[in-house]
Amino acid sequence: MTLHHSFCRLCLNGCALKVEVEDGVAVKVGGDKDNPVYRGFTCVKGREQGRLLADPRRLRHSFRRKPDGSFEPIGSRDAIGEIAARLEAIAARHGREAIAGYLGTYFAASAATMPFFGGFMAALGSPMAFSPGTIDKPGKKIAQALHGDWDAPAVGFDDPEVIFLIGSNPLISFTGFPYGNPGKWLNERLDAGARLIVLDPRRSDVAKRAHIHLQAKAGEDIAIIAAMIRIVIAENLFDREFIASHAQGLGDLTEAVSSFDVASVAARADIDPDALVKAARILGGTRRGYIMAGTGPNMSGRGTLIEYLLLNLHTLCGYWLRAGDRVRHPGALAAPVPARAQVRPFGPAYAFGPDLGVRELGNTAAGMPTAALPDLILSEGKMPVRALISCGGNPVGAWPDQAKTLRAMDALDLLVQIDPWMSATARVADFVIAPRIWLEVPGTSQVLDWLTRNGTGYGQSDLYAQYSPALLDPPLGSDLVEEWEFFYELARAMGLGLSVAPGLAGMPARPVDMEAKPSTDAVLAQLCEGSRVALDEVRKFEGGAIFPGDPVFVGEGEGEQHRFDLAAPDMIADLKADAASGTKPARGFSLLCRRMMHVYNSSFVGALPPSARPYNPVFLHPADMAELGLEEGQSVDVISDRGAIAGIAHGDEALRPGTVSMSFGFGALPEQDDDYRVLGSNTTRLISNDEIWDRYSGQPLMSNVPVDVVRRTDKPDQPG
Ligand SMILES: Nc1nc2c(c(=O)[nH]1)N[C@H]1C(S)=C(S)[C@@H](COP(=O)(O)OP(=O)(O)OC[C@H]3O[C@@H](n4cnc5c(=O)[nH]c(N)nc54)[C@H](O)[C@@H]3O)O[C@H]1N2
Ligand SMILES: Nc1nc2c(c(=O)[nH]1)N[C@H]1C(S)=C(S)[C@@H](COP(=O)(O)OP(=O)(O)OC[C@H]3O[C@@H](n4cnc5c(=O)[nH]c(N)nc54)[C@H](O)[C@@H]3O)O[C@H]1N2
Ligand code: SF4
Ligand SMILES: [Mo]
Repeated sequence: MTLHHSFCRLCLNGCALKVEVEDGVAVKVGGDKDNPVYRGFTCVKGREQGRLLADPRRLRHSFRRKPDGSFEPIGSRDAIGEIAARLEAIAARHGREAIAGYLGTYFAASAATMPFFGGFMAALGSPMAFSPGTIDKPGKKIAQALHGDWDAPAVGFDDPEVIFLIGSNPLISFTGFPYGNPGKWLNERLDAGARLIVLDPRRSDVAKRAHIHLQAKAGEDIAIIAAMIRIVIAENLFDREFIASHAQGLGDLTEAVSSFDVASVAARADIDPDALVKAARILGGTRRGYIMAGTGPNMSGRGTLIEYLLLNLHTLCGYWLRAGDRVRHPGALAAPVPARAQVRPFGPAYAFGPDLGVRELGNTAAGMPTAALPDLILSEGKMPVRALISCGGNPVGAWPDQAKTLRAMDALDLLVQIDPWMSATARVADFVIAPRIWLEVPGTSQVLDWLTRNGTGYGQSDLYAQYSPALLDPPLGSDLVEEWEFFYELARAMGLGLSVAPGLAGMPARPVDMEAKPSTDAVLAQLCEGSRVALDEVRKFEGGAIFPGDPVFVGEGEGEQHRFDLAAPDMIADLKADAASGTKPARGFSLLCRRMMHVYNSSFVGALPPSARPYNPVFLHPADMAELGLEEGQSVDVISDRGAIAGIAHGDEALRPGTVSMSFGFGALPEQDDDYRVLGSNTTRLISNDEIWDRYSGQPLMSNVPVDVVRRTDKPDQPG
């Protein structure tokens, strides 16, 4: 048995690991107490990865669908050759833009995946590259393009004095606190006197630790944030000097929020008006804070407006670093880029690029609108898609509106799914490519640098980096390819040359050797060329390390100066419309999104010790259960305008009465619905992609979805 350092690739947190290896198998995986950032932290998913890698259901070779619909094994090389030939035929007939790519959440498991996916789509010459970015928190990037972005980092994770979380639960999701040890990090911030404010209809794990928890009605985020802005302006708590030098539109914003008075907003959101005022005063009372909205508000159908208002609040409070401030995280495996105290030139926000002809959607600052892809495949738009290469995601399990997604997958001429398991999408694919993953491949923490540059609320607080060699052999007798290798080999088979870049500002795309195939290590090294900390330096510290390097300070602005726009016309118009309307749930309950620790979206569902239950409960407030005559563990139907699913009710005092809280990613194909006690329930079945959607990103209403909950009675095989 040997003991090794490595890091976890199962979620973005990237925990430092100590791995005991015996005969090429991980027999024990645990945290590294000596690691300066993680300090021993891991979660159940990471610790159980030896078992997941050895899971008998894990795919050990690739598959091809036979004409009779069943699968047969195929060598990975042959599969790639056939896929290349079929893509070429599709391109010849329908054009290259008929080939779409979708890179899901497992883009992050290897720093090489995203660059090779992007390089392949670019070499192919198709603009149809999609990601979950536009069904997750797309409002952030789009709002940034409308509001303006600062050419230096925000205060963010650098010793904030106030943290404001809106529908985000970092203690479970590792989103909204710096990657590392979220519990310890929060304790230290609170000990240092930071204030935590949480806006969430559920008393989430993090809300339980908050100084102020606004347990508002879902759907009232816009009104609440507008009221906070009104208070910050009216009470003169905003950073006057900063706004005078760097922003415009204060007058129009002041007017637009004028109808959001505390009393009426508190009444409509059913919160304590004093708590709302207090929260706004805390936010405006410091220049060192950060604000992070999670999936909840972004899935409300108004995500762009919510994120825009939050950016306004952030800028009003002056939470940006100024000239002379030290940049705590200037990038490790990323190119050095100067930080300047100025607003960046504005880029396009939404509806640019190809005219898709679906719900007036186009490309966005957060990427192509994934919610429109089923419509494009079903030829309901202007740009028909005939082939889809899906890597590290699970469209059938995760895209809103499963029924429509399934129709779309069926309509494709070619669906390729790169997945270690027979996921719902793999089951309906033409080819399933089995990848070599995690501890079986070398890796760098470069993705964490990329996420840190992505903006406030993401990434690391300290300049931490780690490299790990491959520790494990792939399963005996298997035929697996890494994701980057798949795109490399496919490009070679199609006669395309690839250039790859790590997706970080300042790191240019560089051509890959298409003659002599590079090793994964050579690819990872190429992606780190020109990084602030050399990969060779990082490799010297097997257990990972903090690499502070020379301090970097924010410089003065230079050249043409731009101004943050506090009153982008679209946003102000939407805000005024909200003041007039408000939201009216059409059904008895409001279905909220949530995450759980032992799964990652649709990954590992049913594979890990589920702490007594394998399925995703239909969580309800005990008072609501009593009213519905439900007992713990009883079966219910959850019914929306779009569909119905069966599930199992559990009481949760932390919920606001009138809400239902369920994780997505559970359940599988409709023919497996009867197995909801084992596989769980698929909430994407309840969501429609074309009834209510954010008109900028195309993201449909995916949280705060009106549903009814009824006790399940006579028809066990027919939900609803
Ligand atoms: N363990 C684990 N970690 C994960 C994942 C996982 O599946 N498991 N998934 C990963 C992914 S892909 C993502 S995007 C992140 C997500 O990270 P988060 O956004 O932090 O995830 P959630 O736990 O879903 O938190 C959403 C919260 O929003 C609340 N909410 C729902 N609707 C509304 C609303 O309209 N307004 C407000 N104010 N709140 C609302 C819910 O009650 C819930 O507490 O997590 C990532 N990390
Ligand atoms: N109803 C509802 N729908 C949602 C959400 C919600 O909260 N509610 N959340 C949305 C969000 S935030 C997101 S990010 C999307 C996620 O959308 P997707 O990324 O499409 O979905 P995942 O479930 O994360 O799919 C991950 C897939 O990768 C596979 N996988 C696991 N490890 C590896 C690996 O190392 N390599 C490769 N190649 N594959 C691997 C898994 O088996 C699984 O099939 O879903 C969105 N959909
Ligand atoms: S939080 Fe869990 S899954 Fe995520 S990196 Fe750490 S051990 Fe892995
Ligand atoms: Mo996500």
